[in-house]
Amino acid sequence: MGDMHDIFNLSRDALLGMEQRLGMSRRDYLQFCATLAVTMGLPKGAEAAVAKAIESAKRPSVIWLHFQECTGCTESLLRAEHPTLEKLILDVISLDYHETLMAAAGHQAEAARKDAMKANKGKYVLVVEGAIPVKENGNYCKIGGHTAIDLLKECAADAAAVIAIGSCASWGGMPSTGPNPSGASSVAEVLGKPVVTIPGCPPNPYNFLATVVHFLTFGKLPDVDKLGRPKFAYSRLIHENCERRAHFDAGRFAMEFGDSGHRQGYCLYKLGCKGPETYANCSTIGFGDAGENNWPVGCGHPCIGCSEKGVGFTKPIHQVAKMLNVAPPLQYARIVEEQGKGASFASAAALAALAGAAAGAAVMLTRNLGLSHAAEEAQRAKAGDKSQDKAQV
Ligand code: FSX
Ligand code: SF4
Ligand code: F3S
Repeated sequence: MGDMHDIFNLSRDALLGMEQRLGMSRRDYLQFCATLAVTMGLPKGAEAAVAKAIESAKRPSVIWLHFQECTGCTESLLRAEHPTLEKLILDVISLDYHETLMAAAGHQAEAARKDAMKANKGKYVLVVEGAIPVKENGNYCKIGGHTAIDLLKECAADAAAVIAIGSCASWGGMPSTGPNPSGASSVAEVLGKPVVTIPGCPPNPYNFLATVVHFLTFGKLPDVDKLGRPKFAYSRLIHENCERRAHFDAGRFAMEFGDSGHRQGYCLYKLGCKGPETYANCSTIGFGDAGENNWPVGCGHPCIGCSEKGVGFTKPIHQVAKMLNVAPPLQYARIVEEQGKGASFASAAALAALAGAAAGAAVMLTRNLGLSHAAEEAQRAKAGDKSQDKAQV
């Protein structure tokens, strides 16, 4: 990996070419590459490698399938602006089949898919948006006379990589909500093998773009966790980096939508925020591309855990979250994940020493939450406020 100076070694012609191709200034382009490198958790200076890959790598052919979903994943990619994310996405990949975006219809569209698969056999990236209904032999979702099950298996057979975009494709998402009448299932379940998943309803477009750019830069998909989620985006709880976290730690909660705590930006835990049990980077990179605070909690709505299986579309929105990590983290997140290294003896000893203190802190924090809730309740009763708060700690 080069250092910061590598950025100046990119040829002027190449940068000029990118300016023209993308219609964005050189400065914006390099800034954008730096944002992507940071999103991927790459070290300082990696933006040069990212910029080089985008500028020179052959655009991979992408076949994008739509099944049971709302097309919000595609919409979130297209609605991103400044710099035009959608333009960059469409520039770094060759989107050869996408039912929402292609002009062709009917037999022409079918032919486009077959042609792209044949011309790029073994090399194309298959992106799947939406769940696959498996009940009644898959008859709940058919395209061009073929079930989603058959289309997925046919297209996956010769793909170099399969990416499940959105919660529907990653784990069933909204269509799989109980009692799941159509048997909505994930891509991995239908294919019977793990795939890269980018959950979220919709997912953050940067996470998709960063995954594709990782593929271009390093010739392989990023490291993933046991659910197939890129570690750069899903290894931390939303709660760990939330802008309202100081209020949580201090026991300041919004108790009702529109109350004074809500208006002052207090923590949304008691309104059912699922940030404490949802792994995603929404709180660190924001959502879409429309500026600061542009993510659910930033806008004043509790996180519903849309990216987390067993939380989003499963738990009631007002139900308080399970605390997976009550105590503040023992150490702050590394900027770069270390590969293949276990904890050193010294760090293990330090952690062991801290563990006792942390357990005590966790108990105190849990008690404080309870106390603060009880105190607030008492205050309300005194004030004659009979409104019911369903959230319980
Ligand atoms: Fe919609 Fe995508 Fe949600 Fe699903 O996103 S935004 S229902 S995850 O597959 O279109
Ligand atoms: Fe943020 Fe929700 Fe955690 Fe409160 S509970 S700090 S709003 S993630
Ligand atoms: Fe979804 Fe929660 Fe992020 S609702 S978009 S996982 S903040």
